[in-house]
Amino acid sequence: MTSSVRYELVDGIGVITVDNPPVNALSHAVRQGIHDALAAAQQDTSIAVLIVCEGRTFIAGADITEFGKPPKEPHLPDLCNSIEASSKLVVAAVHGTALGGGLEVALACHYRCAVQGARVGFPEVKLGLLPGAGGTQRLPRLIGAGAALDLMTSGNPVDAAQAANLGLIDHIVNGDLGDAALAWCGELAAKDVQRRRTSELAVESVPDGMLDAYRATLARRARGQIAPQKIVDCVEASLTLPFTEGLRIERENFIECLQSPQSAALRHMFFAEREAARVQGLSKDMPLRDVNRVGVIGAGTMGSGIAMNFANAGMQVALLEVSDEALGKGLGIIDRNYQGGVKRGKMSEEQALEYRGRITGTTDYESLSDADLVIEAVFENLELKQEVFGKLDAVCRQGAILATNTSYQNVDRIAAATKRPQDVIGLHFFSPAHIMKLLEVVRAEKTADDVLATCMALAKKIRKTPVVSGVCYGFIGNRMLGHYAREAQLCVIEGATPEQVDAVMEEWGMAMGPLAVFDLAGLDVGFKARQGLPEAERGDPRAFRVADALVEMNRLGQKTGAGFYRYDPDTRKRSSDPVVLTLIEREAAELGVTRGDIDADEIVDRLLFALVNEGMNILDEGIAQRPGDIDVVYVYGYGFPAWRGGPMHYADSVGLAHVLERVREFEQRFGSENWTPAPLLEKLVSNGNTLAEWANSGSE
Ligand code: 3H9
Repeated sequence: MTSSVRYELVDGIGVITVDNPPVNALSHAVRQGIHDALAAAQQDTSIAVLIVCEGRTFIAGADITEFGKPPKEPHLPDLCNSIEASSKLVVAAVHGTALGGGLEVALACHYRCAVQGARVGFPEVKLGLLPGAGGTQRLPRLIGAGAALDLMTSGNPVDAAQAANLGLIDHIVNGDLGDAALAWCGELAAKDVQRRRTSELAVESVPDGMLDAYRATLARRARGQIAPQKIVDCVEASLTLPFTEGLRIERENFIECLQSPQSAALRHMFFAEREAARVQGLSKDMPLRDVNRVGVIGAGTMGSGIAMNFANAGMQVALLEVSDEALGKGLGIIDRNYQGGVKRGKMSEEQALEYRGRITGTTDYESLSDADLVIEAVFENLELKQEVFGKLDAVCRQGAILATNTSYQNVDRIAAATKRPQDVIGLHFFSPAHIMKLLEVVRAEKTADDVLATCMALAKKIRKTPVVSGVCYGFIGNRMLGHYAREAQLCVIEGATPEQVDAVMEEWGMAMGPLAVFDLAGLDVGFKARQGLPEAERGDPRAFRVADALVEMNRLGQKTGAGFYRYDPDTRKRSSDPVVLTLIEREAAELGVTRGDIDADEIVDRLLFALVNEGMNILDEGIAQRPGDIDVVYVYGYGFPAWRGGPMHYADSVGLAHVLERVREFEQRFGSENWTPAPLLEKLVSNGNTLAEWANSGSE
């Protein structure tokens, strides 16, 4: 039919096989191939039609790379309608993942079977889209409006068993899908079952007010996002309008979403995440080191969380502490985390026991002698870390990977404490380490290529999203954060309140405002980090006046019940504290600052363009491989809204010339110490390039 679709008669059944690696996306050739095969099946002697896929999965959706290009016929909605209208029985046989447009194809078939373990879902919302080939109209007809809304607005897939319970899948197959599906299709055809057309089903009505309540929940849960609300509009249409009218509403909404900046940002993130896993200059076939046994040094919150990642992925973990008491505390944290996971339904009791069983405690470095990877997660102090690496050098087997989880320290200097700097790397986890997806993989000057490649592959195994960073103070994320944090605190000194700064940034889309984040992380953390730096490197001293004063008052943030805010001991709910405002006014007066109003636009621009400007320097210095890597760091590690596409994509979307204009304005107003335009920003603006163009052209 086409290079991506075969059609053949097998035992009287017309089998349409999609073969478009890696995920059988519905490219033009696939749509054309299915269209042609279906037309052929209407004319030949086949008694029914079966749609199956080669390779690791059923159709995983529309081809995302085609979005934004001129659309080519046959369009997917029309193809789905023709499948449904087929005079011959059409059956879908699902394995792997039937996602988005792939599930829409399956829903247009008259019957669906799936192999045990297959998963189906509508992830469009994660791309700022909605199912646009009849999914929003067929799904409520099949499983009811409520369940359809849950599936489409969460974007999360369900497994075959759940899908069968919902009524999405008619038959579950054990063993080989091809043969079993063919046999089942033959049985259905022999019984001459009805051509069950989903579009002809009625949607069960929903209680009054249900849709409005759903919209209100989404307004909180998916704050600022368009697509989830539009999904509700489409489901409403399925309840109130004939099928074809519903399809028209769906089409209009789909196009609007497709053309929205939110979808552009989310699609950028989809590819940026996958691109970030690739290391420039490393061959794909690089032999990797085996990692089965892992050592973790330091059983604090970080070390304990790190240990869990590896245990959950099937590796044996030895967790080392200096004393039995400290070890007991760490293992206690781990037990509580696992119990929490069971309570939240993330894992079963048995799984938790199995994972926990892979972690053993030790106080003896000799126990790490057979480890393939050791991760140090001790206190942020260079001398201490160097001492640990010296010990590791003495006990670890040759070829073991020695990693540091430092957030700030120089990995080259840590590596220099060993006689094997080629085996040393930074693996910077984010707190809570068993939950946060980001992993900064810090490539030190002498890190061997296979050590880096092994760690990138390992990140995927432990379900993290890795981003490579070069060595600098704070790496990609924390180095940029320093600039964002400075502006947040300067805004407070100059006239804003913590509440205002946080509300503005949360309204803009950040998961949490900056001052609330400092309280969560602990104000003493930044305080100690600053004390460890020479005075000249601590940054603008005015910025940290309030935070430092709070630390002196033992208001360390959430853990002491007070910081920039006061926290309810039971609910942890934050509330304003007049003491803080008095403190801010006192500090401002001492600095000779006359406080005045700062509007929301200025707060947003100062905080975000401080991030962007430093991101440009990080790119220029080669600390980050590409702009998309920085975006991945911010979305997965710092609560940056994915629908804004990360700071660097955001800069492109508002226009680099605008960013530069604002940076220059801030330089004029606040001085060049904090606001020197990054040379790369100036260069791109003078060449009229976007960052995306610069990255695609090889960053010249
Ligand atoms: C949609 O369907 C809209 C319709 O409702 C309406 C239309 C009118 N297109 O993730 P992986 C590439 S919207 C193009 O590493 P895994 C991916 O970039 C779509 N390319 O593998 C990567 O390329 P590379 C709704 C795609 O095994 C390679 O395949 N569907 C697509 O970890 C391997 O991907 C989705 O949103 C695509 N649709 O995970 C599903 N999908 O090797 C999106 C993947 O060059 N996809 N690629 O980096 C996924 O969630 C995962 O890829 C999947 C496999 C779970 C399928």
